[in-house]
Amino acid sequence: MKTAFLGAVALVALLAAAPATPKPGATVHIRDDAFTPATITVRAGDSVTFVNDDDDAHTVTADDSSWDSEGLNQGEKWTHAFAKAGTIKYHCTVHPFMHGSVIVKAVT
Ligand SMILES: [Cu+2]
Repeated sequence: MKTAFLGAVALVALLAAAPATPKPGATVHIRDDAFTPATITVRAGDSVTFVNDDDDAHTVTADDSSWDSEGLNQGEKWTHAFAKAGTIKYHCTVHPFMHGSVIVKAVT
């Protein structure tokens, strides 16, 4: 009985603590010549890690050229922090038909 009560207390404490756990950051996978998900929403200051799961080299390049991962081979990752709110569009310079967006929400 006492053990069950302590278990319930621990569960409540765990649930209460959950929202305060820092976010590990968002991840976008690159596979089959596409960014997945193509649109991702993060908070200002968050980082997004792009992982190349494809058997082809790709880049993650801002449409306004303000940042560029340069070539990512199979299995390589690249992380970028998005400081300012807004919608940032990017593409792959190797495959110009590959597009993605990061929607950065202001932290209120
Ligand atoms: Cu590509």
